[in-house]
Amino acid sequence: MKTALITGATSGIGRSTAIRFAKEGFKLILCGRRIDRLEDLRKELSVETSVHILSFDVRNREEVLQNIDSLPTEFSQIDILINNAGNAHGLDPIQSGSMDDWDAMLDINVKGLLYVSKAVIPGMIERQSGHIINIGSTAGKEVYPNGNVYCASKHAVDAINQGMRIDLNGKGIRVGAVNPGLTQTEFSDVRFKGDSEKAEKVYQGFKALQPEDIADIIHFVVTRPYHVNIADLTVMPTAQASSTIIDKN
Ligand code: NDP
Ligand code: 8X3
Repeated sequence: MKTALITGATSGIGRSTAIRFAKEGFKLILCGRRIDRLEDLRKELSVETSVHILSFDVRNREEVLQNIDSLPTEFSQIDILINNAGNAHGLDPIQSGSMDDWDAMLDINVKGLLYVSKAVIPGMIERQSGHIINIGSTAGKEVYPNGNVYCASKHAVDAINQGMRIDLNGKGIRVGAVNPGLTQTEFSDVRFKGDSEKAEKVYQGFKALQPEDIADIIHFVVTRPYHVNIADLTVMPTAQASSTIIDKN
């Protein structure tokens, strides 16, 4: 039975992936800051599989390393790492963007992903076995108005994904990115700081991707035979042609 560590499992894509993986019989290490949500999810999924929860902020490198280094033996061999935790904070022109928002996006989406990877990769190298899925975005492929720093953070994920694949080549570890377009989660609530009216508008007038759609793709990626590595996969709602071209009715 393979063990998967999923960051950002308390909501959206990470939560749906946890639910899907539990159904498919993966052992799970579920991470996030909101411990109440992690506990509820553990309760819900424990009927299907073994679940261990870790509550830490990916920005805190000591917490990240300490939590992952002290996993109980039955969870200590991580076969699959899903680097999913992340969000956009704000949607403002560069000249009026908030520096706190910039720090949050770069610290969480880029540095957090690096810290978690740093904690997990040595075990994978030792075992010459592992699979890392980095959740990028269409925002990592193109820049859209007012997306500036969020897009920069996801372009960084794209570069890190490529860099990891190069550096881990020959070590038995597969590395690939899944880059979703507009997906209906709590993402826009976070981006607009709880302004739910603004957040809902993002997904109005077309059928957005659902987090279960991405979970399905992640499951497909991790269940290919070992010689098949899906290196970079972009998925958009059918109504979306690019970050700014969306067929809304
Ligand atoms: P959600 O807001 O629903 O989920 C974000 C998850 O990230 C939560 O579980 C949250 O957990 C976790 N997280 C955020 N900050 C931190 C932190 N500092 N430390 C630890 N965990 C953190 O959004 P999505 O599910 O949509 O986002 C998941 C990933 O998908 C992100 O990387 C996002 O950039 C990417 N993505 C999303 C798209 C979309 O349209 N929704 C499209 C393309 C990519 P908690 O708050 O409990 O810590
Ligand atoms: C999330 C998709 O278009 O809001 O990464 O940047 S978008």
